[in-house]
Amino acid sequence: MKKISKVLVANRGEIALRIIRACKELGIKSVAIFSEVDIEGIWVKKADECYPITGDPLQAYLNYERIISLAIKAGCDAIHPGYGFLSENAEFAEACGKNGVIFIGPKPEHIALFGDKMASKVAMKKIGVPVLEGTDEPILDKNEGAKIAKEIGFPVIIKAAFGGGGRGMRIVKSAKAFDEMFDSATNEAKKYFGKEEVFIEKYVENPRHIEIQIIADKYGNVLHLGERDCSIQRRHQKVIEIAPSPLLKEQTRKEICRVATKAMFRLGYESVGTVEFLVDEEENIYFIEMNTRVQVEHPVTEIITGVDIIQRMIEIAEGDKLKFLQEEIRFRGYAIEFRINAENPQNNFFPSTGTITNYLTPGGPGVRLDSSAYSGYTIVPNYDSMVAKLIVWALDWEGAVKKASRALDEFYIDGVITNITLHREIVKDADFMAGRFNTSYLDKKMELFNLQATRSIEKEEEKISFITNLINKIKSHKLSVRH
Ligand code: MV4
Repeated sequence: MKKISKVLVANRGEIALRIIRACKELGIKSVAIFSEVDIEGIWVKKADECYPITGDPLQAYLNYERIISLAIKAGCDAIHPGYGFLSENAEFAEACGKNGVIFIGPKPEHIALFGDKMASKVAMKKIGVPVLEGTDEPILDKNEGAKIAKEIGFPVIIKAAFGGGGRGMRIVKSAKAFDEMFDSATNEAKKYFGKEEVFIEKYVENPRHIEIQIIADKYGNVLHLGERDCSIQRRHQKVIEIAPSPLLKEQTRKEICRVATKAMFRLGYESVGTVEFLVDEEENIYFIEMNTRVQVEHPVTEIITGVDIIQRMIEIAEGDKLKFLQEEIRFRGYAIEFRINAENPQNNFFPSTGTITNYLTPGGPGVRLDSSAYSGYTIVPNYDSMVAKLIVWALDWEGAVKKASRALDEFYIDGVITNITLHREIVKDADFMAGRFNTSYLDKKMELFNLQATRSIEKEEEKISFITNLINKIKSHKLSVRH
């Protein structure tokens, strides 16, 4: 296998910087690309070389012919896609190989397989992975769908076979709602993915969302790096991710890691990937989907295992064997990641853009900040709103929550509105501290937090009016005395 000496980072923001840092420590040259609105990006400044991709800012990180030809021109041996953009595009992975550029990621056939959520289930069921009762073929029409839904028993969930991020997904609680939900799911799937195929499965009420980090080399060494609890989500966007899950029973943990690792071994999986499960209230586990990319939340796993996932990914891509055995992996302490987004929780999480006028970051023992923001940076509206990931670590869960609270209280980003205030509420919440949460946690808590936020604003307003009255009294008293 060719040694990798130069990598084009086909991404932007904090993950681009993360990959550049990994390359630097491996003695590998890094090449950044940037769109017309990303010229001031910190990853552009930190890479060894940087090249503009002119034209539509959104296409800049999606136009894989341009990216591959740029990689060749710049003398890169490999391309790292990061997450999002081209990271799960099988044609891109294929095209890299055809052009003699190493794609740092899984085999194209696995990217393609797991891009189809229904075919994934069929493949995983075949190798003995527990999946939810549901359909193995796309639903042809709503009459057939309604019949199958009745056989499965409501509630069911309709899912887009080529979906993601919750789009093309509808929960159906009764037969009379089926037709309308079927139509809206297929229309949304068609609109966002160009493919309207949907499938149905039994809906699990209030599950926990548990995912297993897999790492595998090209020689059949397939290991897991433990689980992450990603239940705290809002509209299918993860908000907080935790490793390990604070409440999962040890027996369930062992089972879910064993099942995921064995399945990936049986499939001949290579590189990193994340096997996603739902865990119901009886701690039954069900495979739902597999992500064939490094994920936003990989740092919590890195911190509790000490494994640098990005560096190992690069070494795997150049044909190195993994240098550690499963039994050598140690899981120590708890890590919590807070996604810091430039958005306004008081205004339905509407994105907030603008220039950061003051960027005061937390630090100290057990605090990591993966961020592309800095004082003076202008947050652009063209991409997602995440500007930083605050990750904290402590030996025990309570310590991690306390550290999170201390770090969040130190964190100030002025000039834009962020969700730091929401995170500060969550880490003070008794249910969160007790590890009592599942995928419905945040929706349920939002009203409470909003109420508290409104109350605290009202309290502020009361204080202001009290002080104003006091000042006016003093003024009128002075006036009367003077006369
Ligand atoms: C489910 C589910 C319950 N039952 N499937 C799949 C994609 C992922 N982003 C969310 N997924 C879910 N699939 C069955 N059969 C619950 C989720 C789920 C979820 C669903 C609706 C709203 C928010 C959610 C958050 C996490 C998981």
